[in-house]
Amino acid sequence: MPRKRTTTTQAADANGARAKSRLPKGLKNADLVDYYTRLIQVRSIDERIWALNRQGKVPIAASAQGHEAAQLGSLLAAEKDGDCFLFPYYRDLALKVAAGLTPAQTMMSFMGKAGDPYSNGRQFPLQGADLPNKIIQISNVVAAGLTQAVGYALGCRMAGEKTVVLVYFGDGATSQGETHEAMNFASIHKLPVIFICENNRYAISTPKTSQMAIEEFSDRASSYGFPGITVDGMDLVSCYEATREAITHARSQGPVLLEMLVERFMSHTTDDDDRRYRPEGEVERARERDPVVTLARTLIDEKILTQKQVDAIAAAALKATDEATDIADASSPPDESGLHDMVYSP
Ligand SMILES: Cc1ncc(C[n+]2csc(CCOP(=O)(O)OP(=O)(O)O)c2C)c(N)n1
Ligand SMILES: [Mg+2]
Repeated sequence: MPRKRTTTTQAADANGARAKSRLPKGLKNADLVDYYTRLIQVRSIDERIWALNRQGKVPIAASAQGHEAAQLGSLLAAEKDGDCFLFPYYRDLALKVAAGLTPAQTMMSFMGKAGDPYSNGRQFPLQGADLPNKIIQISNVVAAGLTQAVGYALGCRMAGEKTVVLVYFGDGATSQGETHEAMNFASIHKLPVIFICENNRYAISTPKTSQMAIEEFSDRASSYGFPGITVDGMDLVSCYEATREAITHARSQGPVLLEMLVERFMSHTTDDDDRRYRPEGEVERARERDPVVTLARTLIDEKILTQKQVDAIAAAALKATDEATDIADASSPPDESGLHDMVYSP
């Protein structure tokens, strides 16, 4: 693996359309259809959660809209490998749903209902481990997951396992001390960790230029002694390919930093109003590269799907989101008799 590489969409032209299909190793048309279907489901749920917040039914949410290709492309590579463990962060709604959280469970979690599989509605949405899907706790504490992921990778090695750990974080986490500690320790011990930075150029309202004095965060990897790669995070296939290569490298040689350049389509959270700090038209321009639109276009252009099939996938996703919303809406909040359940008592 080269020490440094920037792949600006080997695959996408200025309009976001991918050039003639060149499916990377291990990827089949069926994978793309499967992941497109998951992508549409995720987007439908994400949009609904935002609407439910405005109706007063979801207290707070961080949207993954614009980050989905990065999250699903890397997940696809991890699933293909079969021996990866994931440490997402609070913006990884798409990753968690695509990995197996059902629409109803997702809605229960965001609406704080007793059916929330993580904490029965006691915690912030999505916070809690999802061990069957090889996903550990997400944290709202910026950069907290990095040192935990590195520790987990060390534990796996000590147990004689071949697990590769993928840890996700935003550009805002890059200036935290823990990021340095995690990368330094992982490199010294050549631990199988892939650091995935979903770089949307904003930490709430703080722009990337106030966070790092370099153009590409992946440049930092060389100072730790491992490869750093910047990829177009709006292109699912590019993200898949880069992660697949990184998994192979991590297992045999140690850490990799993948910087995925993404766009944040929504405000930081439902509590934020990004019109106060983002230039006018920025989000509209970013939406021209929406992975939902570009992947659909590719699938149709390549005759992998027809427009009719694309429409059917969207209709099925909307139906599943409607049903999940109704189920969660009709469910009860946590009962006070269970106040002390799941609480540690020495
Ligand atoms: C240690 C810490 N400091 C500050 C915060 C407040 N905070 C929450 S999200 C956030 C921005 C993080 O931005 P980034 O890492 O780029 O992720 P993004 O939300 O853009 O995906 C901040 C500063 C926090 N949660 N934890
Ligand atoms: Mg950010």
